[in-house]
Amino acid sequence: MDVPSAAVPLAAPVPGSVLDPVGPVAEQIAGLTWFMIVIGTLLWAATVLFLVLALRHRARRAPRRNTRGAKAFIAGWGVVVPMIVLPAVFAYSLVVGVHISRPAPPQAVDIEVVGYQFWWEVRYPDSGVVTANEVHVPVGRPVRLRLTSADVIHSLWVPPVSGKVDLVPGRENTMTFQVDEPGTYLGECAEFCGIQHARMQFVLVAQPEEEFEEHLRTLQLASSRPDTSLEAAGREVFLAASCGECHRIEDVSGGGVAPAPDLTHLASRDTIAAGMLENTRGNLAGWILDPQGLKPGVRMPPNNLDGDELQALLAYLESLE
Ligand code: HEC
Ligand SMILES: [Cu+2]
Repeated sequence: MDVPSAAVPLAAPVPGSVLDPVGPVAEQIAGLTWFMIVIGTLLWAATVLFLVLALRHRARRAPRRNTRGAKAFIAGWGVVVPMIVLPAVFAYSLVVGVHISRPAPPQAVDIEVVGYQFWWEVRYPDSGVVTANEVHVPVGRPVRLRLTSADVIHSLWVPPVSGKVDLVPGRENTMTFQVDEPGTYLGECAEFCGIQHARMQFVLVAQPEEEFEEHLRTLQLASSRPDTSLEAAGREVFLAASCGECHRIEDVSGGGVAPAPDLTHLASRDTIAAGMLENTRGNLAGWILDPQGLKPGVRMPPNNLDGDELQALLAYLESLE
């Protein structure tokens, strides 16, 4: 078995760019970004040009000519140009702001996301499915994420899809967007939230409507009942090792003391530990034995299991589709 060491690269895909939008909200933001980049570059280039001209002029010790022209130039460049450029940028950003914060239309898919140190809970209220760190959305349909936090302030950002929206305890913020290109996009926590803030990734999978429905149906129908005696032994290990005090598995444990990712559909996820590790047997084993070694400061204690217990537990966890 391949147990990972501490210096593991993230398993989730690389983050996309704001300048490479895949939906209407992100297109608006990309348009504004380009506008500011172009305006800023032109102004900067012109200013540098004037500076160079001024220095050359002084180097030549050219006699001072008419200072009226110089004063008019300073007033124009220092007052009139900013008075045009700044309101233009302000107006454009207001227009974009209004555009991207419009309420979601009624046919939008509603999904709830709760931020925790250092992972995301994902709930699909219509189907009752609860999972973690991975959200599936249908392509070409508006999506509304209802965002809140269970502890500190987090912020969700999937650059090619939408701007950042904060997850604030005791408050619900919404993020509305649409993804027009199927694909897997990486999101991040964009608000420093503690020691493992940088390893709080979020995977967004945009897929055709039928595949999305199929995915949810599969999760809904999946059962946590063990099929083999090894899996049944694994379920006992899960209960004996107190995993159920934090983790919920449907029909097995309710979670409780400290909330942790719902494991009912663990095997359906591509990554574990908020995008940090690929969901493989070796990584699961390494994680369960020593989560602190992999993600120091994480809110899960290490576990002391012997080989047989670990094998049974892994067999059970891997059956949780
Ligand atoms: C004190 C609470 C607590 C206990 C007890 C606990 N865990 Fe966890 N576990 C967590 C938290 C919190 C996370 C999320 C860590 C993160 O990504 O930041 C987690 C993550 C995981 C994950 C990765 C899930 C995912 O989708 O990312 C697995 C698998 C897991 N735990 C298995 C177990 C097993 C098996 C046991 C018992 C041997 C156990 N845990 C005991 C708190 C706990
Ligand atoms: Cu965070």
